[in-house]
Amino acid sequence: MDQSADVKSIEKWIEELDQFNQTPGNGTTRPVYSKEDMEARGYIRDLMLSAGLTVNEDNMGNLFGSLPGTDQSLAPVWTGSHIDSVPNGGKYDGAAGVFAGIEALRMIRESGLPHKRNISVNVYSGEEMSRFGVCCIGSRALTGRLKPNDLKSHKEPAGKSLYQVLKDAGYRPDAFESEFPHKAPVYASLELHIEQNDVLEKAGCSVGVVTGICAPTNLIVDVYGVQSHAGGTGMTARRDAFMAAAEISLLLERLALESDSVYITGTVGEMSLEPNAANVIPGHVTFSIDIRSVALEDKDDLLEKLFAGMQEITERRKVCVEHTMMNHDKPVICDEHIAEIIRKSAADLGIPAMDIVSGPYHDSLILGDITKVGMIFVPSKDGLSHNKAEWTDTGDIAKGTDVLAKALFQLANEA
Ligand code: HGY
Ligand code: MN
Ligand code: MN
Repeated sequence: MDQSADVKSIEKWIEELDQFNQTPGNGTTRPVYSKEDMEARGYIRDLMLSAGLTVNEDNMGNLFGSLPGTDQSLAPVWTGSHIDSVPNGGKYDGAAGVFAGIEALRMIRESGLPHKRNISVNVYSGEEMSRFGVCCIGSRALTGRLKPNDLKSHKEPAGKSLYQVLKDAGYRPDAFESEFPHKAPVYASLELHIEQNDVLEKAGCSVGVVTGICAPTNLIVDVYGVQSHAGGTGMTARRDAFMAAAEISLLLERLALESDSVYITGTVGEMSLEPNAANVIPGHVTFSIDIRSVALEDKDDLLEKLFAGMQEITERRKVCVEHTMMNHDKPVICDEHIAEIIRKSAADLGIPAMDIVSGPYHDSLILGDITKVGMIFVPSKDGLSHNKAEWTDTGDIAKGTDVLAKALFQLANEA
């Protein structure tokens, strides 16, 4: 197959997708199932149809753009990514993998070369955790990690449940149990994504061969102290919920820094104080904890030390602490056979590539429950992502797409 990816098309699609955005001029904000997300799905659906794919959508809004193979008895090969975003994020996160998949299937179709297995480019709903506090809801539904009662227990900050949001978006959440998890076998999944770190850029590589995907552990922590007067309450008499939360946050940072894990991170990204007034000592603080590692035992070790530290801090400060574990996902090691196909495809195309671990999670982490997975990374400028300055050279996306097309074609021809 000697087609090359069309850089101009990829560039155009990324700009056009960014029109469906709640914060134009201030990064990309496209929460899952929002008006902008639903309009963006319509745009992607049309693009898939014009690329000659048959398009299906399931009851979580996962989109499947399929290129039929010659042997319908064989399990398909999947590619694709997500189009929802974090608040004020970048326009390449997720989108790069969706468009690379659409372009790779166009290249394979136009090559006229036969391939045994169907190849499907998918858009998985809700990869970001921003709206419901839990990530990858579309791929979790496909693999069975999302349970029917999660639809009503997962809620957005305003209180609306995932169930109600799905209903309002025109889906049928009552049919969830009959449709999920995905029952048909999947032969392999191969996702292209921006690196969201600066390893490839520093190494001068256009392609990363992902060998492992870190998994998130997400908690919501509530600290209860005593709301009181900022001027009248002496420093030793306070039961300050925020200062306890701050000390827990710094403990999280220290434990992640001191860990000897190959890759581990600890982040507090959300925090709300009550009553949130300058002259009132906060009586209640709610905050998020996000921990990542490529080894589950390293996360367990950090959690054990964190919970012990939380106990000591809250006793000393005479406050109470509660935590809700939202998810404690296991990392995934990518399939070595797929990784080898990616390495060889890049080498055959003369594209510099290197092995790399993914700090961020991706839908591929979850899809690892039902099939063997591989990922292809393309460089992020200055390693920036989840930031409006996120940028990836579309020339690199095109090179990654050439590697993706070659690898998908080879997988689709395996018996
Ligand atoms: O948070 C992440 O790892 C990314 O947005 N999926
Ligand atoms: Mn992201
Ligand atoms: Mn992403």
